[in-house]
Amino acid sequence: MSDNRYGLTEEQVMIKDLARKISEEKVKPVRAELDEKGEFPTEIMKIFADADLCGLYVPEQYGGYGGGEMEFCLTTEELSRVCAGVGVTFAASALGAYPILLFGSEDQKKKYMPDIASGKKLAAFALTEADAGSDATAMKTRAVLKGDHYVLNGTKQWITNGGEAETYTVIAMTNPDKGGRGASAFIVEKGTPGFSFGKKENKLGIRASATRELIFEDCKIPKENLLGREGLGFIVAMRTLDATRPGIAAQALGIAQGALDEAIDYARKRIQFGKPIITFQAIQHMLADMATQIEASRAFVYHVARTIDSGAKDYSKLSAMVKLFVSDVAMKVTVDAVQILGGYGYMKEYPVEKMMRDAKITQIYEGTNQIQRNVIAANLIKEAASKKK
Ligand code: COS
Repeated sequence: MSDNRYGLTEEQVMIKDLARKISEEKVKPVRAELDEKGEFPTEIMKIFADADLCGLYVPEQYGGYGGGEMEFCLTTEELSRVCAGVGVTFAASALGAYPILLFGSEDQKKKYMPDIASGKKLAAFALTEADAGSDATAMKTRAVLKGDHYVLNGTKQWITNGGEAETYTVIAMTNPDKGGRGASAFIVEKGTPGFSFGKKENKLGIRASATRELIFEDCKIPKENLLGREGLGFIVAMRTLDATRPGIAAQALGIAQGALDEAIDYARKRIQFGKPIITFQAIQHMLADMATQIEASRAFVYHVARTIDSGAKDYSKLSAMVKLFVSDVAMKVTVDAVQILGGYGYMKEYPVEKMMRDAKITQIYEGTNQIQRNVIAANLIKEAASKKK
């Protein structure tokens, strides 16, 4: 049983334990190989699906378990504790699904969510382009309405689960003159003529996950696949990221915990100057700092997840804060774990160098940590202005 000092329900502890058991038994033995080869974890995703872990955050009427942000974060944390490449593959399907859950019509939810919730199909989210990263409204992908369908043209870049997912949420410009207010969100199915995939990226970390370009060339999609209404695409993207950035924090939390576990284990066994190195204060203080930062991170992730699940309307600031804070903790903790393992930490025989490589992306994707600060500051200014009135 997990240590339950966190006020989790009995069911949440069971979910966390199940995710941990699968991670330890099925992911740990293959993580180094998946990382080395950059191999997509197809078999592991099937195991998660069979264990009913894929639809924890999905309401029961759409084939899910009926949990929320907390269940999603607990699972992502445990998978990432062992392998963040697997963790993000799992979490990116929720990133692709959230636009449908948050903005989809009843028909769209009934059509697409049950297969995503059961894990039969993976989802993916496509906003980023070569020249539209932090500056998301600079996207060039166009969607033009022609009769009863939209025609998509453009290229999306660095899409997690690209090529592997069956269901894609794609943000494209329907009215480029209007900037952000001219974007719209669409559901695009794999196999639609005119929709193909570019090269698979060769990455520093999270190498088990698939990252590819999506290419749209006169790709015709039914007009019923528009999410919400025209012009809502940017809001769909931002509200989705508000819901999923705590998942990046949970991923970072898992990576940091995994690195601390390895560092403690190593420090207890490694003998130098005739003693285990854990008996030296230099090592003890590093471990104490790592553990303290992780404990604060866990409290923060669970607090934000509970806030969202309690029905809070605007959690943009909190989501940005937790993603910013915990990803920085993961980077620091993994660098320190490599330091504690010394030369061994730098070698691929030990998992901490992989954890350090995996941690880096959590400071970058779903909005860089510089963008998170922009979001936080914009909210502070808005709050101050509304208090003054
Ligand atoms: N919820 C609802 N609406 C939001 C919102 C949110 N969380 N954040 C922004 N908006 C709205 C704004 O209110 C504004 O609406 P109006 O045009 O009606 O005034 C509109 O979206 C544009 O917002 P803003 O003016 O802040 O946009 P900027 O061009 O300055 O860009 C963004 C700032 C939001 C694009 C930037 O902070 C951002 O998040 N970039 C990162 C994108 C990202 O995370 N990419 C990763 C892709 S997934 S791996």
